Amino acid sequence: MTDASQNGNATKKTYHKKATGDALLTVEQHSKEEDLQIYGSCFCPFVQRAWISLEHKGIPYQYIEVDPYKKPKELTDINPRGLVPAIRHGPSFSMYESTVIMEYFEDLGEGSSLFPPDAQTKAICRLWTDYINRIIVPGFYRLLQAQEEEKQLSYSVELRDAINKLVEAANSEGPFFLGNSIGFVDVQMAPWVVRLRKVLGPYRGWPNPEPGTRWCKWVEAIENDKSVKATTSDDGLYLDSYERYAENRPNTSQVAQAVNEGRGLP
Ligand SMILES: N[C@@H](CCC(=O)N[C@@H](CS)C(=O)NCC(=O)O)C(=O)O
Repeated sequence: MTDASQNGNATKKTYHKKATGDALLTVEQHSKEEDLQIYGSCFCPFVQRAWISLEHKGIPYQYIEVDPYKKPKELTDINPRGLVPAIRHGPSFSMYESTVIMEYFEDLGEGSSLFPPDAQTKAICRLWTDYINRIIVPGFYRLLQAQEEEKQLSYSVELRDAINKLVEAANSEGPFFLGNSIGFVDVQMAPWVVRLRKVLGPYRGWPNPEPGTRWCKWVEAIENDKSVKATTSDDGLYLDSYERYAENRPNTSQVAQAVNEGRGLP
């Protein structure tokens, strides 16, 4: 996708407004009206988290593509800041914030749970979820938006170290965070795992995981998970959609602005 209006330069890429590949098939399978509706954007990793949860659980839902930068009323009626994902469930309930939405899906008790049954392991999952949101996700954007080579190098080391800390906290056999099956922490992390290869690889030379490592095992398990695949578009969609971040263009998004200003993510 190109945006001819951007700086008068017709070669600039911008974000996509329609999923491609496997994600498009999933969108098409979920186009009819349902009690539960998710407002999403095909490129958005926060949306992908909630979307993976729905696919994993097999909860019936309608996927509605919206442009969060145009802020349609159907979105701002749910979240006044106009961020995706947002959901409606039934005639009177709506919610936003990807982690809160994922917890809501857990609490519905439908399909297979992403949380472990015991309170202590669940608390551990919540702790690492918080770590992903406060440390890893901002670290990803900081590196992607950095324009000077020196900063790219130091942010790359920071992100690598932050990921290593998460890997050390994971079950040593894996392949997922808690062991054999995909869980809450994996789904929280999955959209950025996908984007490490598809976005940070081409734009910042992020290396593919070293074969035989625990990290490699985890990445492969996440990338091959059925629900992750079903919500992932073709590579070109991500390359195009993230060029704005990689060039740190003005007015890219609330996330990009928060990172540039050293604030916490919106
Ligand atoms: N903390 C939010 C972040 C959601 C978010 O930033 N979504 C982006 C798309 S990836 C968005 O809606 N951006 C619109 C904007 O920047 O105005 C969550 O976890 O749901």
